Amino acid sequence: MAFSVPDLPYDFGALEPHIDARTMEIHHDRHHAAYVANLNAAVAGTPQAEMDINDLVSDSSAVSSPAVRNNGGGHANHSLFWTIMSPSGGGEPDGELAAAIDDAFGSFAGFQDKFSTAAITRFGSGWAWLSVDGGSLIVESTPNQDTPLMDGRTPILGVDVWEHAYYLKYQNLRPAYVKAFYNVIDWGAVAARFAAAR
Ligand code: MN3
Repeated sequence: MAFSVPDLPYDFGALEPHIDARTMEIHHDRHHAAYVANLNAAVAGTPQAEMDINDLVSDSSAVSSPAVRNNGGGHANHSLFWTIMSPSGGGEPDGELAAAIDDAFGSFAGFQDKFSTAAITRFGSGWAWLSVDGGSLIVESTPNQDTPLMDGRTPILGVDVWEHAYYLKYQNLRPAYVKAFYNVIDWGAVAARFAAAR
């Protein structure tokens, strides 16, 4: 079974005006598809081709291969990214996730400050994450297509800060893209990942 690109759970234009349709189409149909094609080429005919993508990128031996690290990470990261956004997103989390965010960062605003800073200050291409680390929450960032799974942590929210994620609409204004991203976060989906990760 080769890896495959999951369908977007909404239309390309569903996240307008925060993320534009053309960016979503190119990002999903070309960038994510390329990671999957290159990953499949890298693992063809090996037992790795049968693995769950999150198990594969959590395997330190597997990701010692740059092709598996970069393209497997790209597949895992984008597969998460599409599902933690929604046209009915935005607002703030509630319940246990809200309590855990308050515990870790003092408040939702404290979380936003750390997460935005991580996203804006990641030099070059990469991601900022809200991750579960041994039962509590941390904000971190990774370069390229690295994922917190490579270091034993579980990402539950991530923002792609590669230029391909925002340049058509925001050009060099990464902070404006990060600010807009909060309007599309599906906190229900993030809470479900949090519950599963604990
Ligand atoms: Mn991307």
